Amino acid sequence: MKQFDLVTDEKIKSQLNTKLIGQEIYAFWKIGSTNTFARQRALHDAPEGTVVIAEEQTQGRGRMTRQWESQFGKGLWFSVILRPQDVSPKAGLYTFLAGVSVAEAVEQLCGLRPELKWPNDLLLNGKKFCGILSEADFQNGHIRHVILGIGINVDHKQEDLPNSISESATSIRIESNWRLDRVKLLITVLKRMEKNYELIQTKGFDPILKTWKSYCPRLSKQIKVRQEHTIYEGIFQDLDEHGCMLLKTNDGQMRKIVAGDFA
Ligand code: BT5
Repeated sequence: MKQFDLVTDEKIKSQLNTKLIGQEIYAFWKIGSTNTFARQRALHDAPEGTVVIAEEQTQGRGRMTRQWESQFGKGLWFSVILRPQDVSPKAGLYTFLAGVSVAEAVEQLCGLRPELKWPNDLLLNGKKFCGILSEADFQNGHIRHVILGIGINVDHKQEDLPNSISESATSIRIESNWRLDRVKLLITVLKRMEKNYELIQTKGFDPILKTWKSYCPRLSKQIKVRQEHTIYEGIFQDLDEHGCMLLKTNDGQMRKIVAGDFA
């Protein structure tokens, strides 16, 4: 990869005019997982807003020990440390902050409107181009820190996608036919995140959840959700105040889905 294509901390810092997010940046060529490194830094009192980014992850993680494919130079693989003054049950809501910030940034820069898929995916034309892994530590019933891990497929051509995901995944380049500058996208996501984080601090999560729902065409539609070994079918009615899915199942019951996947 040519030097000018790399995402370096100098490039990020020279374009980022945020007050909180990205004041401290760790940029790597290669790392196991940016979330793992960010958590270690967070436990050692790294300041709120610290960003950890890598050109390649050798042990990129999804939820439930799944793997996240993170090839060199093809995407944005990064984590942000937040330290919200909030109670533990609210931790899961920060996934929605990340999802909305990425959706807004992609729409602003590419004119493509991504679909947000509960709880942590972003899709373009029905295929996944971004996944979010939010992990938190707690202290006395409060959040100590949240690590927002974000993986965005930016520059993959169809043939760059590993076989395991070539049917289900896509990238911004595949969908827009355009090579989006990764630094520009990162900066836009981080700026949106700062703005949305301020909004949460002043107005709570309602405005973010409202925006999230506006990017979710499956809301109010018939869906299937897999939770462990059970598949539930019904109407995706709403999100509750903790970001859980409220599913009105076909037998008329309202079921709260805490974690799961669309079948
Ligand atoms: C996620 O998990 O979607 C969360 C992914 C978070 C990745 C970021 S990158 C920076 C930070 N550091 C980390 O180590 N992780 C975070 P989940 O919903 O469990 O989805 C995982 C599934 O997505 C896999 O089992 C594959 O099917 C699929 N997948 C893997 N890599 C992909 C990719 N690059 N693009 C699209 N789909 C992928």
